Amino acid sequence: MRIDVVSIFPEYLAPLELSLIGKARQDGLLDLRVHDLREFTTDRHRTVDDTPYGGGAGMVMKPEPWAQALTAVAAGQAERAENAGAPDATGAAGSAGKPVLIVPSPAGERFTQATAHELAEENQLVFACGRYEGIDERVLEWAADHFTVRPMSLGDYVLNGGEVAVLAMVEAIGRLLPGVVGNPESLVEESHSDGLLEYPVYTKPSSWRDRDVPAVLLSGNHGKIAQWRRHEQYRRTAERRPDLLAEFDAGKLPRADRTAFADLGYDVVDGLLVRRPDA
Ligand code: 6GU
Repeated sequence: MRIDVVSIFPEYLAPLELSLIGKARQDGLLDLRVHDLREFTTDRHRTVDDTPYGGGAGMVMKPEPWAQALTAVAAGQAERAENAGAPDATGAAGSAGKPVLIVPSPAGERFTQATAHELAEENQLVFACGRYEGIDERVLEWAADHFTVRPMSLGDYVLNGGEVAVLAMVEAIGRLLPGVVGNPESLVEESHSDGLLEYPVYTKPSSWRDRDVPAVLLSGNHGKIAQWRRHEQYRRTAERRPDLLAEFDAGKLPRADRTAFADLGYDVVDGLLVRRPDA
């Protein structure tokens, strides 16, 4: 997969050289390039922002530097000296056609694990990191001729710019690429892979500061362990993220699982979980 990130703070993306994502880049699984937006300005002061039409606080990012930068990365013409040794993208299996332009913004569509899986199938992703009050809206309209444009938000809070959000999204997407996570099994049983939160985990010693590991995990009974873990997922999700249960497909649950949900105050109605009014 090829990923281009455009930012006025390219140093902000330095952590993408570390750990799993850094290794994936070294191994040639991920061709990730970071570009400085100011390289695409033409004035002496390398200006990227200006005051908003209509008035108001803050500054807005000017359209022309963005058009120059995005045109260059779409055509693969924005290679820079510090990236020159980077390996080529190899055999990305994604959909043919336009690259996807992801614009991090608290006004975007919500980025979820499902989005990460979707984007992991693409050949090229471009991230446009806005700062200040955002990018002139006409850039996003113009870009639709060259990209599939997707404004994306991590959640309902405000960051100062898109860079930290890009670190999160690139990690979420990158770890789904074939070969990036050593044991692909670890991608199966984790939070959000099945619409639920993950079960709690324990390691040695079995007794620590007067707290014992749940006995079932030491029983060697794999059926019982799987059921306990599933029920812990239900309990945890009901307590911390009841909003996720409204989406959960409960149509084919075995009786023991329905009983577990009943104990948590949820009935199965037409295949969906419904909170009992008295619960
Ligand atoms: Cl993706 N970007 C910015 N700037 N702020 C955010 C966000 C993204 N997600 C939540 N807040």
